[in-house]
Amino acid sequence: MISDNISKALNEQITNEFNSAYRYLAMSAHFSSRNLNGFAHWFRVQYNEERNHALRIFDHIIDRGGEVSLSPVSEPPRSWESPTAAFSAALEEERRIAKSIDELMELAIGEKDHATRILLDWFVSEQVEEERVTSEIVDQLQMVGDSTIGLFMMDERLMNRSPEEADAEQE
Ligand code: OFO
Repeated sequence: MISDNISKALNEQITNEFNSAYRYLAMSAHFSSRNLNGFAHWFRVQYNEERNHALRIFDHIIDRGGEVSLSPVSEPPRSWESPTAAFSAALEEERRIAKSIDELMELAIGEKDHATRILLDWFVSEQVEEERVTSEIVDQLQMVGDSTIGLFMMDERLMNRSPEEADAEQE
């Protein structure tokens, strides 16, 4: 059985994950409307990942006999002034989520909730990976600067992100 404290914190994390998902979906729409389809695709896959993160926590609460209580998500921005600005915002988002996962982990350790701690182990590693990948793209976009050719090359590269990545993580 899950404690009320942990259940409340996990429910908040579900909202955080859906907020990230919604933000990335907005970024996908933004890039689609500018025909930067590789960028749009990358954020669509990222949207799916975040949705799956939320569902992973959702399932954990249910499996432990807790109560899922969904909150509203916030309205995301509709546009970003450049690809670098969008990816920098994504990096900021990932750092914020990493911090909330760390806080959750401290709570689970404090309450000796080992099942939640094991669930969160996965999220801690996932955040390391997400921050690494996002920060790498920010750096590359900064190197590309105002080069249109560089931007199209990035767009092509981001199109290669596998849509299956997110699904595989749910297994
Ligand atoms: Fe859910 O990992 Fe990104 O935010």
